[in-house]
Amino acid sequence: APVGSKRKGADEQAAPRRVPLGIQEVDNGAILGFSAELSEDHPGFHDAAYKQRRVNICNLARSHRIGEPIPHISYTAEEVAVWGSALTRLEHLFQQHACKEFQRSWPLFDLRPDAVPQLEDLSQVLQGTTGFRIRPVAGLLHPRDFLNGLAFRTFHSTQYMRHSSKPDYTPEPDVIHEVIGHLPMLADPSFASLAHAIGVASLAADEEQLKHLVKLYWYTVEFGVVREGSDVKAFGAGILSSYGELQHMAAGGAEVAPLDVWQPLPKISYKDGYQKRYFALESFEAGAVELQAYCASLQAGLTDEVRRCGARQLRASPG
Ligand code: HBI
Ligand code: FE
Repeated sequence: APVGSKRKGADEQAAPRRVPLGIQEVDNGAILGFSAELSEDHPGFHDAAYKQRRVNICNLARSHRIGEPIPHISYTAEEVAVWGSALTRLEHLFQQHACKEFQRSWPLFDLRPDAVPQLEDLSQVLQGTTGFRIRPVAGLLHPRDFLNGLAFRTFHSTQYMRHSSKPDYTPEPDVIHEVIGHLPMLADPSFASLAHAIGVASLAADEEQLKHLVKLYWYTVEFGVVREGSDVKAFGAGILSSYGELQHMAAGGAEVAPLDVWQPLPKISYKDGYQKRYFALESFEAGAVELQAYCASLQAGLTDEVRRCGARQLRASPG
């Protein structure tokens, strides 16, 4: 059977979960990992002023309501310096190593090193391209809620800056990762439809299916690469927002394998440094077709035969 489609016995039926019908019904309060309570291995753990700053920004995110403008943050000179140096160093690598869709969207956002951009302005740019909007969130959101948001063309984004002692590293998403890594891709129609497909599939997914969707998200949206002729270019946000990871990818430091959405994917590791293997799409159009085929197969009532047959047909005639 395709991965993630194991049937549950009558005795292990989970309690029915309410499927959100709109973005207002997607919970943005279930934060995993650090949030404002930093653990000992976080670069900001010993910095009381940094922790207070995080609490303030996270409280603004918690009280935000859909439809209201995203709160404006006055970033400090120290925060602007971290932003500016990340932007300047990364930008040099994009022309050669970022995929063409990323490069096409990049100028729309007009990112400059002397100011951290405001999420409200960036959300307006996104809404004018693919209809995606940004919703502020206090930290690493629970995977189900995060993926559910994509179904409603909503990207949950943090607004705080990583700690200045480690400008090239963050153990959690921060505004540099979200804005530089994710937003340019979300302004591309083909990529947006791929992200939307993962989101829709997550709405009714059971726990096992959700695990596979999280991996698909991880190996595409976070760490995906795409073939352009004989080159391999980055489109994953975890590559494009990290100077070290992007150089690692550019130097051919990792294996590149084709992505097969039907096969089990490696366990996700947040901590082991750079990726050892990237998964490559032939194109975003083909990737979206494959993902949609997998997503369609998650619907109850289809036999395994029908699923495989449907997958073969979709593969034979992409687009
Ligand atoms: N939460 N704020 C935020 N930003 C992300 O990029 C993010 C998230 N939660 C989960 C997540 N990404 C994914 O890696 C998957 O776990 C779905
Ligand atoms: Fe991310």
